[in-house]
Amino acid sequence: MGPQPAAAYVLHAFARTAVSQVSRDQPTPGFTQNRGARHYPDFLKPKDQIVLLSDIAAVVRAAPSFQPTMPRTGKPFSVAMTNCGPLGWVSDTKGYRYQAQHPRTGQPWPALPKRLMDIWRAVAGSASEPEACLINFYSATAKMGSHQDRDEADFSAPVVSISLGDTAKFHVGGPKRTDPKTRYELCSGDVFVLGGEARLAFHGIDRIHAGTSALALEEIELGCRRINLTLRRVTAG
Ligand SMILES: O=C(O)CCC(=O)C(=O)O
Repeated sequence: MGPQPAAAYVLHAFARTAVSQVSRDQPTPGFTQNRGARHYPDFLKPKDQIVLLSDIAAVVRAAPSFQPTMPRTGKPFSVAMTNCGPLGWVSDTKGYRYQAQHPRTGQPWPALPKRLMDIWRAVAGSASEPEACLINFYSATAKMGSHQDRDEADFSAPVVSISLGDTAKFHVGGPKRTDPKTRYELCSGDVFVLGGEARLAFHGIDRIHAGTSALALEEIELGCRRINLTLRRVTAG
């Protein structure tokens, strides 16, 4: 999107969110229940989601989304992404890694907005501060295959995930790919924490329930139906 005053953006987005509808299933029992996987439904009220969106819009203006590719095959991910914070996660033929610069612009990533730091402090239960926020942009048909987040040097801090926009079906298993999975519906404003024994749990997005939210995400990223932000501690300590 082009430059837009934050206040105008927030007002416009608020008008559209008023008609937002989401559905929520009960999670099915599985391996990670009560083992460090914590779901906080409706953690962010609609007004707070909209204000957070204005922070994300500012991040995207400074650090435009890019299409990561699989290291071995060069196949593009179905999600586009960007980052904020001192470090950002990238993937291309050189592999998965964190780096301090945007892969296309060569510029440092924008700073972590205070509102994201506040969410981390409220739920992470970790003395360490996050160093990266990976921002994933999902279209109506995008998915994320089952994976572990293990490119960080420090697994003692959790990964804190924030969902905005359309509801997504999310699965969390255990440390082995074949472990039984628990499925959750992640709605706009939900926060999910993978910590403790669940820090290295396999997880992923099975599908997006397109049209379940009226948050104005396409003004930030063309065709975007869902934004997920994951706050991560990358270095040890
Ligand atoms: O989109 C989500 O809720 C999950 C994102 C995720 O698993 C990741 O970024 O590693």
